[in-house]
Amino acid sequence: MDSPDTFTSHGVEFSRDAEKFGWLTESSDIREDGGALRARMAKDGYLFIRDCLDKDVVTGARREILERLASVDEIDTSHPLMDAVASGTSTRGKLPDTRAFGNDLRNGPALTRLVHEGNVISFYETFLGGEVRPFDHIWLRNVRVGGATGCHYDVVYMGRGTHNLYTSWIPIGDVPYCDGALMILEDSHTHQDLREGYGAVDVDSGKPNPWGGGWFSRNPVEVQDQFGGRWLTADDGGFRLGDLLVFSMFTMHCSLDNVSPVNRIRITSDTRYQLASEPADERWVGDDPVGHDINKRSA
Ligand SMILES: O=C(O)CCC(=O)C(=O)O
Repeated sequence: MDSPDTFTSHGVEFSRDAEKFGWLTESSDIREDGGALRARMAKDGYLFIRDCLDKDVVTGARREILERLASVDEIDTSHPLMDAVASGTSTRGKLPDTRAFGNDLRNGPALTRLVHEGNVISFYETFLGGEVRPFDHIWLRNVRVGGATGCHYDVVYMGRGTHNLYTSWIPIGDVPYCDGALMILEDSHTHQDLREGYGAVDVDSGKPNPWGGGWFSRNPVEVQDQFGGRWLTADDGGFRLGDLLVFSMFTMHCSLDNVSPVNRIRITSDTRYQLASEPADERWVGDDPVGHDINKRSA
């Protein structure tokens, strides 16, 4: 897989020194052992399982998403569809209802099957030890060249229910480093001051906070200087179709810049899962989850 010379997020270069950078620990060997998975999550704040998901199902979701993006001319069809090369143009704005298009894209049957059924659910049943409830809202990222995600905890976006809640970051196709792979800050879930300060923010509370939209920082090096730990990502070229990365609400993460030399769109999902018996954040469940529009819709 392509590997850039430098790893950056929002243009800030990560140190690749051994004490600052490393690889995610794989948990593939303990994937059938719920107790071991819970112990590893408590220790590391994440679980990385290669080849966990059904590759045909992931491929089906990728095809569905790309066909839909191609229908609004966002894919360069001089390349194979599944290469996800961006056209640099779009006719989405000419649709009568662009919001409905976005909703349909996130809720297609193949993507829904990937994130709401099958291997991901059985994984969570083992990990959480009971009946699992995925959030009904499905998060889909189509990240173009130049895009990146800043450093944050997920709890600031979805902390109104149980905190025994986990994000599944799913590469819907291979995600080499240059396409904007995910990075996790080692031991970031263990910093009590960070959990109790930034981690207590609710971005929809209406109360001002120093982090505004929810990202803690766009600068991963400053975050590392403040809290220590290595920035970790998948070894051996990056994430591959079939992999599953699970992390806690208090695990600091960000993404590399998408610097794909072939202008590939990074397609991933980061949907959330919890025990069905525990309270769920009202914003993300139901037939038509209100999400961050909660204040608008209830006004
Ligand atoms: O994939 C990304 O760029 C962001 C994902 C993310 O922030 C998350 O999984 O919480």
